[in-house]
Amino acid sequence: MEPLVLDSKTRLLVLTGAGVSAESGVPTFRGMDGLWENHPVEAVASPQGFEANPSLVWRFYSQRRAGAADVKPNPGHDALVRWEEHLGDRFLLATQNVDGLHTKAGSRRVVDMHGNLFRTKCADCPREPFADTTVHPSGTVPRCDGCGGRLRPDIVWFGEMLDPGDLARIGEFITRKDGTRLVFLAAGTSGAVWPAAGIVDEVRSARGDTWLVNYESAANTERFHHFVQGLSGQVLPTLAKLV
Ligand code: BJW
Ligand code: ZN
Repeated sequence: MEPLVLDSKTRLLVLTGAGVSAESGVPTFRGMDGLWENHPVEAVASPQGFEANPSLVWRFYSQRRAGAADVKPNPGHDALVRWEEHLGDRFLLATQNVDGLHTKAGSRRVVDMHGNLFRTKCADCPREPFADTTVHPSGTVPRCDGCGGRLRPDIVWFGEMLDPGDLARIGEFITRKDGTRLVFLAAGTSGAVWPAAGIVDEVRSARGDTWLVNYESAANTERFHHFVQGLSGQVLPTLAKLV
């Protein structure tokens, strides 16, 4: 297999999905058959779902917070930390994962595209999102100290806009004109959720080289120049040649 060469002329954008955390014991989305306790994921991960049943939504996220609290990064996360140490500002990690494991592993140049499981914001006022590890397993809906409104997890739900600043950071990295060669690697993601699934095409428009590391074929596999099938915790540690 041809290696992924990371030299002084390369800038690397990495996109990760739930598969990268799977070997740490965090369940993937499509792995749950798109269901949680028989509720479609859209019913517990959308603004409409929160309006209809905020208590159910807090039970779901309480279970997720409890499940992700003690998990540890795996060799896939660690490989990305080494690549970033080698490349510095020529590295950017865009993650769809909300579990915080990349930061726990030591990654620093991270864009949390879909938010963070351990942050909470107010559904009713513009106060800043804040760090929060509390759980509400019986479905009590916590209230905002500021306005008395309902608090909600700081997660990008279906039908919600991603942070424009986050998207701009990714876009600027893709179109950066500094004479370096753009490489994109997606790992552990089904390629089914947008706009993340379209990054490969933005990179191709900028003439970048594109790699996919995934356990199964993804919805957009054919858009990539290279597909390495396998577990990210096994493939990533040996994939790159640091020059
Ligand atoms: C391994 C492995 C191992 C396992 N090693 N691999 C264009 C077309 C169609 C629809 C849309 C569109 N643009 C927008 C939409 C609507 C929607 C969308 O994409 N829908 C699709 C389902 C069709 N997108 C949005 O709503 C986004 N907002 C937006 O675009 O706003 C503007 C707008 C709105 C409406 C219309 C048009 C424009 C927001 C998306 C936010 C997604 N949020 C979620 C839920 C968060 C809940 C939470 O975390 O609590 O984020 S969805 C869920 O999926 C979660 C994930 O981050 C995301 C991606 O999943 P991921 O990471 O790919 O995981 P899996 O489980 O799907 O796949 C794991 C893969 O790993 C598998 O392939 C395994 O094989 C593999 N694997 N073990 C390597 N060890
Ligand atoms: Zn408030």
